[in-house]
Amino acid sequence: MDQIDTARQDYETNGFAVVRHMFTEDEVEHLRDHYMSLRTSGSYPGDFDGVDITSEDPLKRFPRMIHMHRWDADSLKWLLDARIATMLTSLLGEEPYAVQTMLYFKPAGARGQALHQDQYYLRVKPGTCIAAWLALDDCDEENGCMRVAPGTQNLPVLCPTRADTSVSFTDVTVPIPSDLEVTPVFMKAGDVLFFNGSLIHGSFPNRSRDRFRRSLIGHYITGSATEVGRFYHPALRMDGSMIELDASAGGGPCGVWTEKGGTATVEMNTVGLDTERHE
Ligand SMILES: O=C(O)CCC(=O)C(=O)O
Repeated sequence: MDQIDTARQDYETNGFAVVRHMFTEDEVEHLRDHYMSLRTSGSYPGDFDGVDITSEDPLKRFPRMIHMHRWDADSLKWLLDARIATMLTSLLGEEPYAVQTMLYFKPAGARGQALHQDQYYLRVKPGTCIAAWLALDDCDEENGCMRVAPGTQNLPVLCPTRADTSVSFTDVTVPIPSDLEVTPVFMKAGDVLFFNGSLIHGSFPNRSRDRFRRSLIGHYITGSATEVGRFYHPALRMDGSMIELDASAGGGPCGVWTEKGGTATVEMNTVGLDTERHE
């Protein structure tokens, strides 16, 4: 089986796939240098909480960047990269639209991101979203690698609860049954993790003394989608042209865990989701 077939099989079974060595060492080095130089030289649209180089909080010194592809040519080029387009088309069975870039610096001591589903934020209809998460550093448990719950890709969007903000920079999370497996994803710089928008995932803090855990993330949606949350407009075809989609409304029903015959299952709660949020 070739790399694409293996990834498709992993994605279908587990809701995620890791493609090794997708970007070369030179490419990764260029991207790392590029974003470090951007981050240390100013503020950008998407720095919602600003940058404070004197802060004790590593995430205030190195906040994540959002939607860089709207003003940075290198980010746009990466978002629309032909290797990613080919892989996404194979995983989704249709061409994707690109809607978001993010750069997480996650320096030593930085908090992680509590378990969540990206569909909670993107609200793609019909269909779902998919992430391409490129490791710019080797990632392991020490520096807060990604963690995923295999097989959760077919769950509906779950009703969120409050996250522990001493270990997560986001304030919402999804509850999980005690026996649900959440596994670390060990990656080398240049590997890409593709994951389904309903897959439960997140990360713990970076507990290392001096290692960054930088990652460049692209969010995409299925090409048959007609709606996505307003924050993600405009969507782009993989040739860079814009496509007009409707803005999906916030709110609506969400799933809650219940136990039936000793097995945890999800039932829909009509009380619904809270307000419109973005990742
Ligand atoms: O990089 C992380 O720690 C979390 C990223 C994430 O959850 C996402 O891209 O949806």
